[in-house]
Amino acid sequence: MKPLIAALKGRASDRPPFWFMRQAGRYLPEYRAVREKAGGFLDLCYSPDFAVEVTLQPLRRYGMDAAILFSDILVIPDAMGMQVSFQAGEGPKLERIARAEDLDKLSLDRVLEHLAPVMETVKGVRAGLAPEQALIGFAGGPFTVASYMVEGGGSKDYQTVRALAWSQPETMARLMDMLVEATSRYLIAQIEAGAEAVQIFDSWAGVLPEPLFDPLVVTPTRRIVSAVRKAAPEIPIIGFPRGTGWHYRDYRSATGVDCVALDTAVPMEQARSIQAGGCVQGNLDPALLLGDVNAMLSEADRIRSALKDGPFVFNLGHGIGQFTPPENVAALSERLREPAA
Ligand code: 1CP
Repeated sequence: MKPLIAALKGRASDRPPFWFMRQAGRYLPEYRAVREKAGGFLDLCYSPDFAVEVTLQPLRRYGMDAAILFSDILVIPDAMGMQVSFQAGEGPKLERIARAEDLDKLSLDRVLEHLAPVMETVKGVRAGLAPEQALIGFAGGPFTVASYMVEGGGSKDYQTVRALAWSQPETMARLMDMLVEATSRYLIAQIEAGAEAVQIFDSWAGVLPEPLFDPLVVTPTRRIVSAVRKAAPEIPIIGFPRGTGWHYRDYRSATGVDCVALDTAVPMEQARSIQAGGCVQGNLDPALLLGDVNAMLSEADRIRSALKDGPFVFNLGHGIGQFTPPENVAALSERLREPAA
């Protein structure tokens, strides 16, 4: 079994597999070159040749144990018929969902047809991997994707989406239902095309107050996990409920994910207790990749040594920053290719 898959399924190793969230992207000059050729960001996501190339770029440099499909969480609203655009330097902009009638603009009918090029990317990446390397597919968590649809883009405080969830619970519930369905179909299609594990990125789950956490994070995630399991029982699922603190404790048992991805703030004591229930992934601070290499390496060693006795996938606690020097990623990868001390 490939090292990543073995770890996700619960096997400990003296050389834990590693990959980095957002390992493909703007910090790499070769990514910026392809991005320029492709035109817009979504054009890059929907051009299999370019998308395969940028997915494999970091593996060529650093030899990670896994590739993560190059796409974005916002291809789902795009495939449901919403306008989505990425303006240079400004982040994503979306048509907004503000009331029940706005949901009528969304459709599930053409989701897989629209996302067919992504499946071509999956096939192309699988063909380009070394035998021990695995391909991870992904989608956004329904709440995180909904936050972009309701806020009309990224947000600093997520007040608009929380206001909608409190004041129009039925509208929010219908939006979540549609996202659960679209996301389940999308992940199953990625697996059918060759993804060997999948990750659900719920990057903004941490902004929710207690009464909203279950309906907007736990239940929708559990429904996606059940649908994917039913179609593909052997495929491990990683959940990333970023920033959710106390809720990390029960996330695995409540949602059914195989592996829990830990954000930067999760202490090693809590990480070990979550690891008693199965694989954990994380959680080096991506800010360490911006500066002193020795500080970065000693923190990586601390995390590896704290989690060495159980199933573990080394990763960052959030995505690689745009201004990360590629040579720091090289130094970290070199350390992680050696067995833990
Ligand atoms: O101009 C560019 O080239 C766009 C930059 C970029 C890239 C490289 C965006 C726009 N998306 C991506 C790729 C991407 N996004 C990947 C695949 C690459 C890899 O991991 O190697 C993945 C897994 C994502 C996931 C994603 N997109 C998340 C979840 C992970 C996280 O970082 O929390 C989120 C929240 C997004 C939204 C998004 N996509 C892009 C931007 C600028 C944003 C907004 C982020 C924000 O609101 O702050």
